Amino acid sequence: MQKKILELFKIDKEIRRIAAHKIGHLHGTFFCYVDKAKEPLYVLQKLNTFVFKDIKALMGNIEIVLECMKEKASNLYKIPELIYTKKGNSYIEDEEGAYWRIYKYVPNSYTKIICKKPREAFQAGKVAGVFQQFLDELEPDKLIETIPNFHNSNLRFLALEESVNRAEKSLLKIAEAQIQFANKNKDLVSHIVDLLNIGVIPKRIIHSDLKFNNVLFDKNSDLGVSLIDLDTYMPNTILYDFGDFARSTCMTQSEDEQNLGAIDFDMAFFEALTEGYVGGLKNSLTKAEIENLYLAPRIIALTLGVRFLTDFLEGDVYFKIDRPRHNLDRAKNQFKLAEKIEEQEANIKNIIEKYV
Ligand code: GN1
Ligand code: MG
Repeated sequence: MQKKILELFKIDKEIRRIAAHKIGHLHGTFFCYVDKAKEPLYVLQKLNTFVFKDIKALMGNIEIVLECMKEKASNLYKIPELIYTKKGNSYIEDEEGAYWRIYKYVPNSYTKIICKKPREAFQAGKVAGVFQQFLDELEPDKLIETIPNFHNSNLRFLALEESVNRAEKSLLKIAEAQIQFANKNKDLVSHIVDLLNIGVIPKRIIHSDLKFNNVLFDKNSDLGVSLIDLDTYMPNTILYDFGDFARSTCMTQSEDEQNLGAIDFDMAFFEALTEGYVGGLKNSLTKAEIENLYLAPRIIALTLGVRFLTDFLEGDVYFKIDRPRHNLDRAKNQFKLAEKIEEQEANIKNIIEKYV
């Protein structure tokens, strides 16, 4: 099947090997190799239409963002490149109604699942800040909100309530402690939504899935050179990007770690990330954004935990799982992280102040 799809795109080399790549919770991803090549040449993706209902809008957004990045980027950075179809489109719909697209694999690059050194956090922060600046002049309404209310924590909590109301008793019992934890923290999460609604903080075009493992590093220099996973570029507040970036970079374990005792929020990583990201962006951030940045890591960890918990109660319809209770374990993991972030709140504020 994948070979047939490849033929529809402008690809001049013969692809000898296609290997499924287990990354991300949503799309099907396949690395495409030319014979004996150590690195893949292309990344073929079958898009998740349960999550992304409007593929045309999604791909349109990506094309606008890439165009904008290409205009601004120097050759220190590697802007992802889409491969177009022979008919000149950025994606195709196959006979079964599935959607596919291809990126060129960024040569000589690598991702890391978790951050191990402050240096890596700094590099990740720096490149993400630079990429954010590439989009500084892009009007927020130029992009379509492909997943409406994506980061709206209030609605995420409401969705959890609805799932709790219709879930089977046995599931509710298993997830009792996590449901209680979510309810206990419910009031905190509306802060950012409120600031946006009353116009105190502005909307910008943000990545909306700015996780540490979406940063590309260069194999020779170990510098951060690119960002991937561009599907959720949408208008929203930059606080969410900072929050997602911090919660994913500073966690010393993966999102799948089940040993909750091992989960921590590393303040040396936080400082390095803040220096790279906030330090680079400080001149374009508003006073209100700066003052409220500290709220975001905890709110994002809580909200993501709520999303995992909801999906567990719904029968795992959104996030791919490898085992039963996987999404419940992910919720526990993020809730533990939220507690760790809360313990560090004063330090988090001090560090942000140091770099703005
Ligand atoms: C999903 O599959 P991936 O890693 O690109 C999700 C993010 C979550 C993340 C948790 C569109 O992203 O919001 O933070 O899982 N993306 C979408 O790992 O829902
Ligand atoms: Mg993603």
